[in-house]
Amino acid sequence: MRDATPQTVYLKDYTPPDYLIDQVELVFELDEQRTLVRAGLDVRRNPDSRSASEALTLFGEELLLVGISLDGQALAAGDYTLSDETLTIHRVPGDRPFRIDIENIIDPQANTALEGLYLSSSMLCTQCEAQGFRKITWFLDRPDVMSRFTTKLIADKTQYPVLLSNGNKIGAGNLDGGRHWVAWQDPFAKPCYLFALVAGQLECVADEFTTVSGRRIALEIFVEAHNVDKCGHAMQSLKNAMRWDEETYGLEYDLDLYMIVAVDHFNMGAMENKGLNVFNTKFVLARPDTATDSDYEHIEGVIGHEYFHNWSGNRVTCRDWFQLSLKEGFTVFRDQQFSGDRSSPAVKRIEDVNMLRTRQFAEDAGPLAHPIRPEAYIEINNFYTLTVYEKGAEVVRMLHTLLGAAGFRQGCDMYFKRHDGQAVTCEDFVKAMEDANGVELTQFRRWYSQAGTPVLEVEQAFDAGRLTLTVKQSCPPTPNQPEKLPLHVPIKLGFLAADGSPARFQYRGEFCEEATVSLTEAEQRFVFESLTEKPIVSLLRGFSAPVTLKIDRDPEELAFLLSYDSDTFNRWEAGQQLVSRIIFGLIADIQAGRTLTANPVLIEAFRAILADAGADLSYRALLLSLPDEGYLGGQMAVVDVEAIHQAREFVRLSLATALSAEFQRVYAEHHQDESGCFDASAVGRRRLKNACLSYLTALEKPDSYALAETQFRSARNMTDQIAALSAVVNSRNPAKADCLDSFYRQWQREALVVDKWFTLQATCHMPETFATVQSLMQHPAFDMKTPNRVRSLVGAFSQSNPLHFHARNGDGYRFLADRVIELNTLNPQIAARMVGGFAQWRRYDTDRQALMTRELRRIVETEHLSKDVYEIASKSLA
Ligand code: 7MF
Ligand code: ZN
Repeated sequence: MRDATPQTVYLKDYTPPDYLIDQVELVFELDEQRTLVRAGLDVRRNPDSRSASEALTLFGEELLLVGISLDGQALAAGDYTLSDETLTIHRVPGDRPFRIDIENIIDPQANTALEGLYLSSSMLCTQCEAQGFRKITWFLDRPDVMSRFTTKLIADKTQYPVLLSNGNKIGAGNLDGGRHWVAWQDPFAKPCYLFALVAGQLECVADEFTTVSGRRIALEIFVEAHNVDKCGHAMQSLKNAMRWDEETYGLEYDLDLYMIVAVDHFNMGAMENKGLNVFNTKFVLARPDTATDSDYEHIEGVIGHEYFHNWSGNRVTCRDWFQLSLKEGFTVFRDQQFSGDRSSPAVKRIEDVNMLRTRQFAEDAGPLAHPIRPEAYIEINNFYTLTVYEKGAEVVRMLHTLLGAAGFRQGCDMYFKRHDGQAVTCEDFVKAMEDANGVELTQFRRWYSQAGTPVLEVEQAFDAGRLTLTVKQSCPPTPNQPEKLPLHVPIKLGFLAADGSPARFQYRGEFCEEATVSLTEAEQRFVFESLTEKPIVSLLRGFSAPVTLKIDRDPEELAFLLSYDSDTFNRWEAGQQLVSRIIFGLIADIQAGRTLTANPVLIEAFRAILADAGADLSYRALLLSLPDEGYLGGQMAVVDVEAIHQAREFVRLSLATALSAEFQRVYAEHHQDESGCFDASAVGRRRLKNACLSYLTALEKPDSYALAETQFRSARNMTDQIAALSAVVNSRNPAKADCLDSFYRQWQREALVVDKWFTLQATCHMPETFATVQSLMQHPAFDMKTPNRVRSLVGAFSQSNPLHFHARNGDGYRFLADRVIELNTLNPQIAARMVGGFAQWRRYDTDRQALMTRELRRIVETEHLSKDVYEIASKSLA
């Protein structure tokens, strides 16, 4: 139980700040346990303030006050009031600017929440988004207060030779007692959530970039000495991102220096602090022998994401935290475009949609559903969600689809020009899109305020060359939103003739092969003319809107689309639908106690994919992938974890059995002993070959054991090594214990590889997994204070191992609740993320519901519960 029920913050209560802070001068005397902070604030009354109060209230948490003065006069105890979360000065001048000087002490070593200033290994660093700056000093910690920062860092020169902060270095020098100082100035006004400092023994990997207008920018990546040889890919990704943003959005970098620091202890992926990004090492470090191809892709995506924030987030920022999707949805859309352009747009789109549908759709259908612009929160850190990020990106993508690439670009140009240097709202973004294009997006705005995933039901009628599609849209209720209004849904579509070729048609008088129609009504008809025969429809091409599509199709039609659809997304989607239907049929057989039989339509479809030498290799690997167990569960009225697993494994085994020669042939054709260069053709080769290996593993035969073990022992790149180890571990391969041991011994000094070792075991589907997970908790390398390690074991088990996490006896649930309670005091943000494993409890059978709600109640009743955990656990139960 919490000591007091925490406050809810509402969007409708937003008011402009009463004061503004134009300039901030910070001085840090850095020390692991006793850092002294001096802050000089140039404050003035906000002309837009709506209050008459003479008091100034600053936010501050876990700070020890040393002294405070106003215009150089020390304040007496009666001049101000301190609470756990605020400092209020009772009277400040209202008619002129004034200066506040504050001195306080913080303890970075005791900060295991990793918010504010903290210690990571032997390095000091900060994380201020969303509200971490208030753990550094008292301040108007809200994004609509934008200030110019000057920062002086003082520290021991041996322990902290490198001292970094935002902007340009303006001075440095030595001090007595082996200390030194460095001063930084950021010429751009920014909200304090973009402040950063870093101090430590770091090596610098340097390069440079010349902008389109000819300015030379110094690029610096700071890492610990043993990681200097793993920065090449991150640096190349940064240069690619800088060039791409110039070419695609006409946006150029604005400082002379861009720094990235990689730290081991980080609550999330990375942070876009102005001129000084701080990254989780996971999204910087890569060498072919330590990082997989998908690690390489994620690094490029995250480097791009943080770089793109320099415009979509920093130059134009958010007015308040309810507008988070303004910067995040937009920036995720930009990083998705970038990654697609860098590799294969088709493959990237499928990966993004797959993630959205498996995870964001679940969030949207559960007790934590919220619009991309939420209306209320208890703890803002809980709203860095898949909905705000991924659905937010889909909403931006729909604008791109509706306005076209050129119209969208004009809207962006107007947005950046109009709002440069401002803190704005989602409304301002949509308005710029409207004004630049002379269109009206009134109904479209509902995507910002309405939660839940819309369902489209489509019926078709064909008569005399004319096809009529009747589309109904509806949306299930979500918490606090029982009634839903129709949304503006762009539906991209095309038709296929009987021979698989595109069928031309007339829509609204124009001849075309593909069209984007706008669904705006609850029920609407679309008529397509001049068709010579009844076509096969291909709807929602490229996944043109984040909706669930319901349309009646038989397996033959799906197999036809899987062979012929010219839209790469829908071709893949047809295969997924086909496999899903077959799996649901098998689940029904399992539940009724019938024997299972292999499906010949599927086998022939897969035979064709394996034989199709033409297609892109990564894309072929995706066509061969089976829908994830979590995604399948999301489509069942009552999730039956065992039946899903059994049915999916049956499909895998029947395909492997029927096509074992084909899988072996494709494997052999693409298997090369390679040191692992990261180029599209090598990546595709590895992807396809390892997909084949995974099927062959299902056979549980000496040949396939040998294949996996040989690949494991001879692999010279992490993609092949981990794929082989996964094959070994997820089978009864006798070499399992030995391979796991040898992998650990080989990589024990590489934290990111050890994370993979934990995850592989935590996500294993073999029966001994829960016991393994428990014993791994006692492993010397396990550490509850390192978020990456917690995610690699506790997170992976509870979020990516449905079969064992949802074990009937409730062991998995008790295990997770115990970890949440332990983490609650160490790191509330990570603890709250872990509670997410229980959010979907209503979707399971009554026994499991009882077990999960018991654990949720045990969490809610814990003493000293953080706001973070309280909000997720109590909303999950509601
Ligand atoms: C790519 O958004 C996509 C999403 C907040 C922290 C990074 O730049 C960020 C930060 C969270 C969750 C996901 C991401 C980030 C954060 C992220 C990173 C790369 N402003 Br929390
Ligand atoms: Zn972001």
